[in-house]
Amino acid sequence: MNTYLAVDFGGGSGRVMAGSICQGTLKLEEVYRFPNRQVRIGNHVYWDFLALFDEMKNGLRQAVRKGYHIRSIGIDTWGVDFALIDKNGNLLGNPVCYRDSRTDGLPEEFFDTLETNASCMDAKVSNNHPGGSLSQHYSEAGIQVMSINTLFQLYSMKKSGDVQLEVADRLLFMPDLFSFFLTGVANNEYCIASTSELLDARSRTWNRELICRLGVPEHLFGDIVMPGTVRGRLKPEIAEEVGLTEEVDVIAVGSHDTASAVFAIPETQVDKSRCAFLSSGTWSLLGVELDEPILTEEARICGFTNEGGVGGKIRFLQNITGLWILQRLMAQWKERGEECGYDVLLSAAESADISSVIDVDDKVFQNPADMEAAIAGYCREHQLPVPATSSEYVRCVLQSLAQRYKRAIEQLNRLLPSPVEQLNIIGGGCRNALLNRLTADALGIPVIVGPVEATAIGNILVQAMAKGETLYKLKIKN
Ligand code: LRH
Repeated sequence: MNTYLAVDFGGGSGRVMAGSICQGTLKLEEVYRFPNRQVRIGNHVYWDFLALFDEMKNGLRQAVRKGYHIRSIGIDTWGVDFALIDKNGNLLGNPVCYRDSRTDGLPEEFFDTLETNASCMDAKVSNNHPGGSLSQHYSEAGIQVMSINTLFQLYSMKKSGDVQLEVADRLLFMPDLFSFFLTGVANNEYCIASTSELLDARSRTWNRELICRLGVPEHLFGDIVMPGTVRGRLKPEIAEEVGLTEEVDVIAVGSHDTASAVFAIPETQVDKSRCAFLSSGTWSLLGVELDEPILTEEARICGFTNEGGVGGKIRFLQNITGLWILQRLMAQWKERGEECGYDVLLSAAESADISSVIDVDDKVFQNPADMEAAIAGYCREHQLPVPATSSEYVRCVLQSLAQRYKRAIEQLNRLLPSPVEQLNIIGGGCRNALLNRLTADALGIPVIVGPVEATAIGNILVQAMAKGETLYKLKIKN
């Protein structure tokens, strides 16, 4: 039986999933799971890339031990983060986590300098863009300006005179980085590259003028490969380490986790153009899939982003702070020894009586030392009742998310030719039945749920397609 391995890295954990296709059915198994944490050392918060790479190999080893006949491997991760390598292929530093404060306030500063310093784009900064360089920029990049984006991480490195930039040969986003150390081939996959804010959304290639303006070397940005392309072959020494005897390709999948997840959405009765998705996890990514980006001022002001998808599609969506706030609250309660299980908390939150709705995207919730205090402080500042119990905190967060989704759908409806008629919630967060119900109540349209394992399924489907499998009417079993 042909097996495809999806290595899916999330902010809190990574896992290796095996997908085997047999008689028109895709069977999924979680082979190995490992933790992923942010490590604070010195002035920054990093990902522990070395440990993650090692854990990935443990997962591969485990898959071999289980006797799977592995045809290929595909890697997906969260967006925007990267590392630099030198011309000998050496890692120059651990990737800094997007929640690090090094980019605080930098978007504003970056666009101010764009207004005043026109050396690279002078011909293009025109009066046709009443919003100035910000709207000009959006009309090219089509990405919601967020301080976490690669553009501003690089700007911060440039500003602080980070020596890595002087010796770096290539910039590799997280999935590119894992694939590079598996194969020795350095390239940039399109979907993950689109989260950087450094691509031109229409041409789907690097925005060279923007890179020039940023003042980082152009050679950092390599060949863009599309999902479904073979990145390279697993290095013999790694194959040997994990016990693989057959030759295995590493395939570029929709290597941004959201890209893989959205690719796994099954067709329904409702026309795709009227069916929105909500990829629910640490982040909530809510939007629709389009053939071409929407780059208008209204889309920019509403905070929509045009991310690259599998098959050259565009995910027109909003990046909403998702279950992160709840995850942090639960971690905090656990540290204090007050943990009660997720299900117990959710059922207590069903009947909790609190009306407060917070703005989940407010900066104060991005990475506070104390999430409970951040919510209480927000409520006090906005004259809202402060939650008094853990179930009230949970209820407050979930109803705030539902209200935020409602706003996103209303904004989508203003920008799309026809209104959204159905919402499909996918990913781990769709297990949260209370949130699904609050969302359905707030939206007033049918909400369908699943697949939970959308990211791994999308990852595996792209590998299977690249290997020539027929996926027509494929059934999914997990
Ligand atoms: C979700 C996600 C999201 C954001 C963030 C950094 O995993 O990819 O799209 O960009 O991580």
